[in-house]
Amino acid sequence: MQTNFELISHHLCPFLHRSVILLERKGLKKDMDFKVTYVPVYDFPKWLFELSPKGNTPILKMEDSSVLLRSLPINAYFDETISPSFLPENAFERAKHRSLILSCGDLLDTMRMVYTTKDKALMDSSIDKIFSLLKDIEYELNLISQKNGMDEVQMVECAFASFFTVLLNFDRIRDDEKWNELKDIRNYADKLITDPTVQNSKCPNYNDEFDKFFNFFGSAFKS
Ligand SMILES: N[C@@H](CCC(=O)N[C@@H](CS)C(=O)NCC(=O)O)C(=O)O
Repeated sequence: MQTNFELISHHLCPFLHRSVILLERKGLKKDMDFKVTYVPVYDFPKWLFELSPKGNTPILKMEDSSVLLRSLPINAYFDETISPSFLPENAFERAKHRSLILSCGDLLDTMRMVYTTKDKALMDSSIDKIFSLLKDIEYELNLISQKNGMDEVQMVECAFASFFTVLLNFDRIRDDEKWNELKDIRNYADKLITDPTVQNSKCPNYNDEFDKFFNFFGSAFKS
Protein backbone atom coordinates (compact mmCIF):
# COMPACT_ATOMS: atom_id res chain seq x y z
CA MET A 1 0.00 0.00 0.00
CA GLN A 2 1.33 3.36 -1.01
CA THR A 3 0.92 5.59 2.03
CA ASN A 4 2.03 8.85 0.53
CA PHE A 5 -1.40 10.23 -0.31
CA GLU A 6 -3.53 13.18 0.63
CA LEU A 7 -7.15 13.56 1.68
CA ILE A 8 -8.68 16.95 1.00
CA SER A 9 -11.94 18.39 2.31
CA HIS A 10 -13.41 21.10 4.48
CA HIS A 11 -12.76 21.12 8.22
CA LEU A 12 -16.09 19.63 9.30
CA CYS A 13 -16.62 17.11 6.49
CA PRO A 14 -17.97 13.90 8.07
CA PHE A 15 -17.21 11.99 4.86
CA LEU A 16 -13.55 12.91 5.32
CA HIS A 17 -13.71 11.89 8.98
CA ARG A 18 -14.89 8.39 8.11
CA SER A 19 -11.77 7.86 5.96
CA VAL A 20 -9.46 9.24 8.62
CA ILE A 21 -11.02 6.97 11.28
CA LEU A 22 -10.69 3.99 8.95
CA LEU A 23 -7.02 4.68 8.19
CA GLU A 24 -6.15 5.22 11.85
CA ARG A 25 -7.88 1.97 12.75
CA LYS A 26 -5.85 0.26 10.05
CA GLY A 27 -2.71 1.51 11.80
CA LEU A 28 -1.81 4.48 9.60
CA LYS A 29 -1.04 7.78 11.28
CA LYS A 30 -2.46 11.11 10.19
CA ASP A 31 0.32 13.61 9.27
CA MET A 32 2.87 10.77 9.15
CA ASP A 33 1.55 8.11 6.76
CA PHE A 34 -0.95 10.34 5.01
CA LYS A 35 -1.73 14.01 4.79
CA VAL A 36 -5.05 15.75 5.47
CA THR A 37 -5.56 19.14 3.86
CA TYR A 38 -8.44 21.26 5.13
CA VAL A 39 -9.98 23.94 2.95
CA PRO A 40 -12.57 26.47 4.17
CA VAL A 41 -16.02 25.37 3.01
CA TYR A 42 -17.04 28.94 2.20
CA ASP A 43 -13.93 29.68 0.13
CA PHE A 44 -12.71 26.64 -1.79
CA PRO A 45 -9.44 27.50 -3.58
CA LYS A 46 -9.26 27.39 -7.37
CA TRP A 47 -6.90 24.40 -7.33
CA LEU A 48 -9.59 22.30 -5.61
CA PHE A 49 -11.90 22.64 -8.64
CA GLU A 50 -9.09 21.36 -10.85
CA LEU A 51 -9.21 18.14 -8.82
CA SER A 52 -12.98 18.06 -8.27
CA PRO A 53 -14.75 20.19 -10.90
CA LYS A 54 -18.05 20.34 -8.98
CA GLY A 55 -16.33 21.02 -5.67
CA ASN A 56 -17.34 17.65 -4.23
CA THR A 57 -15.24 16.50 -1.33
CA PRO A 58 -13.56 14.48 0.09
CA ILE A 59 -10.87 14.10 -2.54
CA LEU A 60 -8.23 11.38 -2.42
CA LYS A 61 -5.10 12.58 -4.20
CA MET A 62 -2.40 10.00 -4.81
CA GLU A 63 1.33 10.68 -5.04
CA ASP A 64 1.16 10.59 -8.87
CA SER A 65 -1.63 13.24 -8.67
CA SER A 66 -4.40 10.84 -9.72
CA VAL A 67 -7.65 11.60 -7.95
CA LEU A 68 -10.57 9.61 -6.56
CA LEU A 69 -13.85 11.16 -5.44
CA ARG A 70 -16.62 9.91 -3.11
CA SER A 71 -16.07 8.37 0.28
CA LEU A 72 -17.52 4.93 -0.54
CA PRO A 73 -14.98 4.03 -3.26
CA ILE A 74 -12.24 5.85 -1.36
CA ASN A 75 -12.81 3.69 1.70
CA ALA A 76 -13.32 0.56 -0.43
CA TYR A 77 -9.89 1.25 -1.95
CA PHE A 78 -8.32 1.58 1.51
CA ASP A 79 -10.06 -1.58 2.66
CA GLU A 80 -8.84 -3.59 -0.31
CA THR A 81 -5.25 -2.37 -0.07
CA ILE A 82 -4.66 -2.38 3.70
CA SER A 83 -5.45 -5.63 5.48
CA PRO A 84 -7.34 -6.85 7.39
CA SER A 85 -10.62 -6.12 5.68
CA PHE A 86 -13.17 -4.18 7.70
CA LEU A 87 -16.12 -5.79 5.91
CA PRO A 88 -17.71 -9.25 6.38
CA GLU A 89 -16.39 -12.13 4.29
CA ASN A 90 -19.87 -13.18 3.17
CA ALA A 91 -20.91 -11.23 0.05
CA PHE A 92 -24.54 -10.76 1.10
CA GLU A 93 -23.51 -9.52 4.56
CA ARG A 94 -21.02 -7.16 2.90
CA ALA A 95 -23.79 -5.79 0.72
CA LYS A 96 -25.95 -5.23 3.81
CA HIS A 97 -23.17 -3.28 5.44
CA ARG A 98 -22.79 -1.15 2.31
CA SER A 99 -26.52 -0.52 2.42
CA LEU A 100 -26.22 0.71 6.01
CA ILE A 101 -23.36 3.01 5.00
CA LEU A 102 -25.61 4.48 2.29
CA SER A 103 -28.29 5.03 4.97
CA CYS A 104 -25.63 6.83 6.98
CA GLY A 105 -25.07 9.07 3.93
CA ASP A 106 -28.81 9.87 3.90
CA LEU A 107 -28.55 10.79 7.58
CA LEU A 108 -25.61 13.09 6.84
CA ASP A 109 -27.47 14.75 3.96
CA THR A 110 -30.33 15.45 6.37
CA MET A 111 -27.86 16.72 8.94
CA ARG A 112 -26.46 19.12 6.36
CA MET A 113 -29.97 20.54 5.99
CA VAL A 114 -30.20 20.95 9.78
CA TYR A 115 -26.93 22.88 9.83
CA THR A 116 -27.35 25.04 6.77
CA THR A 117 -30.99 26.08 6.52
CA LYS A 118 -32.07 29.54 7.62
CA ASP A 119 -35.63 28.22 7.99
CA LYS A 120 -36.36 27.12 11.57
CA ALA A 121 -39.36 24.96 10.60
CA LEU A 122 -37.25 23.10 8.03
CA MET A 123 -34.49 22.71 10.59
CA ASP A 124 -36.95 21.19 13.12
CA SER A 125 -38.50 18.84 10.57
CA SER A 126 -35.01 17.76 9.46
CA ILE A 127 -34.11 16.91 13.06
CA ASP A 128 -37.32 14.85 13.28
CA LYS A 129 -36.36 13.14 10.04
CA ILE A 130 -32.99 12.13 11.49
CA PHE A 131 -34.71 10.36 14.38
CA SER A 132 -37.14 8.69 12.01
CA LEU A 133 -34.30 7.51 9.72
CA LEU A 134 -32.50 6.14 12.77
CA LYS A 135 -35.65 4.27 13.80
CA ASP A 136 -35.74 2.68 10.31
CA ILE A 137 -32.29 1.16 10.75
CA GLU A 138 -32.50 0.47 14.49
CA TYR A 139 -32.63 -3.30 14.12
CA GLU A 140 -29.66 -3.51 11.73
CA LEU A 141 -27.58 -1.04 13.69
CA ASN A 142 -28.20 -2.93 16.93
CA LEU A 143 -26.90 -6.09 15.25
CA ILE A 144 -23.74 -4.21 14.29
CA SER A 145 -23.32 -2.84 17.81
CA GLN A 146 -23.25 -6.37 19.20
CA LYS A 147 -20.01 -6.86 17.23
CA ASN A 148 -18.54 -3.52 18.31
CA GLY A 149 -14.83 -3.32 17.52
CA MET A 150 -14.64 -6.55 15.51
CA ASP A 151 -12.88 -6.21 12.14
CA GLU A 152 -15.97 -7.14 10.12
CA VAL A 153 -18.05 -4.21 11.44
CA GLN A 154 -15.37 -1.53 11.38
CA MET A 155 -16.31 -0.09 7.97
CA VAL A 156 -19.86 0.54 9.18
CA GLU A 157 -18.59 1.78 12.53
CA CYS A 158 -16.28 4.34 10.88
CA ALA A 159 -19.24 5.78 8.98
CA PHE A 160 -21.55 5.94 11.99
CA ALA A 161 -18.84 7.14 14.38
CA SER A 162 -18.32 10.11 12.10
CA PHE A 163 -22.08 10.77 11.81
CA PHE A 164 -22.68 10.50 15.57
CA THR A 165 -19.76 12.85 16.20
CA VAL A 166 -21.49 15.69 14.37
CA LEU A 167 -24.95 14.71 15.54
CA LEU A 168 -24.09 14.64 19.23
CA ASN A 169 -21.86 17.70 19.22
CA PHE A 170 -24.81 19.90 20.17
CA ASP A 171 -26.97 19.95 23.33
CA ARG A 172 -30.06 20.59 21.26
CA ILE A 173 -29.78 17.15 19.67
CA ARG A 174 -27.99 15.40 22.54
CA ASP A 175 -30.81 16.28 24.93
CA ASP A 176 -33.69 15.53 22.58
CA GLU A 177 -36.31 13.35 24.25
CA LYS A 178 -36.65 11.25 21.09
CA TRP A 179 -33.55 9.39 22.26
CA ASN A 180 -35.85 7.70 24.81
CA GLU A 181 -37.19 5.68 21.88
CA LEU A 182 -33.70 4.86 20.65
CA LYS A 183 -31.83 4.05 23.83
CA ASP A 184 -29.67 1.24 22.41
CA ILE A 185 -28.56 3.34 19.46
CA ARG A 186 -27.76 6.24 21.78
CA ASN A 187 -25.63 4.02 24.05
CA TYR A 188 -23.81 2.72 21.00
CA ALA A 189 -23.32 6.25 19.63
CA ASP A 190 -21.89 7.45 22.95
CA LYS A 191 -19.45 4.56 22.90
CA LEU A 192 -18.38 5.10 19.28
CA ILE A 193 -17.67 8.81 19.59
CA THR A 194 -15.38 8.54 22.60
CA ASP A 195 -12.93 6.26 20.80
CA PRO A 196 -9.54 8.03 20.39
CA THR A 197 -9.42 7.35 16.63
CA VAL A 198 -12.74 9.17 16.34
CA GLN A 199 -11.69 12.09 18.52
CA ASN A 200 -8.40 12.37 16.58
CA SER A 201 -10.20 12.50 13.24
CA LYS A 202 -11.65 15.93 14.07
CA CYS A 203 -9.92 19.04 12.81
CA PRO A 204 -8.22 21.36 15.31
CA ASN A 205 -10.63 23.93 16.82
CA TYR A 206 -13.63 21.85 15.77
CA ASN A 207 -16.24 23.99 17.53
CA ASP A 208 -14.75 27.28 16.32
CA GLU A 209 -15.00 25.92 12.80
CA PHE A 210 -18.67 25.15 13.45
CA ASP A 211 -19.25 28.73 14.57
CA LYS A 212 -17.70 30.04 11.35
CA PHE A 213 -19.79 27.58 9.37
CA PHE A 214 -23.06 28.64 11.03
CA ASN A 215 -22.24 32.31 10.55
CA PHE A 216 -21.45 31.76 6.90
CA PHE A 217 -24.75 29.99 6.21
CA GLY A 218 -26.78 32.27 8.49
CA SER A 219 -27.94 28.98 9.92
CA ALA A 220 -31.06 28.74 12.11
CA PHE A 221 -29.26 26.02 14.07
CA LYS A 222 -26.81 28.37 15.79
CA SER A 223 -29.47 30.37 17.60
N1 LIG B 1 -21.62 10.74 -1.49
C1 LIG B 1 -20.52 11.65 -1.27
C2 LIG B 1 -21.04 12.80 -0.48
C3 LIG B 1 -19.97 13.72 0.02
C4 LIG B 1 -20.52 15.08 0.34
O1 LIG B 1 -21.72 15.31 0.41
N2 LIG B 1 -19.59 16.00 0.52
C5 LIG B 1 -19.96 17.36 0.73
C6 LIG B 1 -19.00 18.00 1.69
S1 LIG B 1 -19.10 17.27 3.31
C7 LIG B 1 -19.89 18.04 -0.61
O2 LIG B 1 -19.07 17.72 -1.43
N3 LIG B 1 -20.75 19.02 -0.82
C8 LIG B 1 -20.72 19.76 -2.04
C9 LIG B 1 -21.99 19.61 -2.79
O3 LIG B 1 -22.83 18.80 -2.38
O4 LIG B 1 -22.11 20.31 -3.79
C10 LIG B 1 -19.40 10.91 -0.54
O5 LIG B 1 -19.68 9.90 0.11
O6 LIG B 1 -18.25 11.34 -0.65
